[in-house]
Amino acid sequence: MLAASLLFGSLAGIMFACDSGDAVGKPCETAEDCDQGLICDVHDGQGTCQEDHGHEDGHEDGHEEGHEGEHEDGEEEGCAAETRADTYAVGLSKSGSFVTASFVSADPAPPVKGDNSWVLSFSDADGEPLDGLEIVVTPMMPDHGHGTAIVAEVSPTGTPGEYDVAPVNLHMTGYWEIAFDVTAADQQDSVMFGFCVE
Ligand SMILES: [Cu+2]
Repeated sequence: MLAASLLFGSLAGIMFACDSGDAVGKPCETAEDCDQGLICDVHDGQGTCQEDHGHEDGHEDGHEEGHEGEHEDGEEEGCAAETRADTYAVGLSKSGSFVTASFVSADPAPPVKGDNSWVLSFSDADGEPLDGLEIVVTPMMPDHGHGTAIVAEVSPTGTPGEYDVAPVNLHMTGYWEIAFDVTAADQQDSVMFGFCVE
């Protein structure tokens, strides 16, 4: 009885969800590669399936009030009005329960839409550099509910506690949260940076 209703619930959930959510973020070249109702959103040669919510070009801002200037103004106002974002600087740092991550460099700086190459330094609560970390980087656009299909490689630079992180693929204009999930020996921690890119 219980198993049957759980099964039915799962199937019903899948049936309702399958037309959009699961396919968002899939790499694509044209909309034909995506499920129905999704567009292929291509930036810097890399396409991912996305819901056509119009955030790329400011249409939403323009159509209600008028028709002039919506393309140029929409995006700048977007980041200027973004209160969640960190302001990039060398030394910008975030601390979790035991790890502190801080920016050594970003290329380009500040971060931009597209591929970014970062160097971050990880240290413990005493400021001692942490080598041998397993670091998983996950960029997400919380407002759009998607990330990126491109995985950032993390590799030690050779300087104690420093890691190269690239490419950090922020493929859309808007606010991104980039999570660093860190595993050290038997401990886990997570820190997050937020950047609005244009
Ligand atoms: Cu988006």
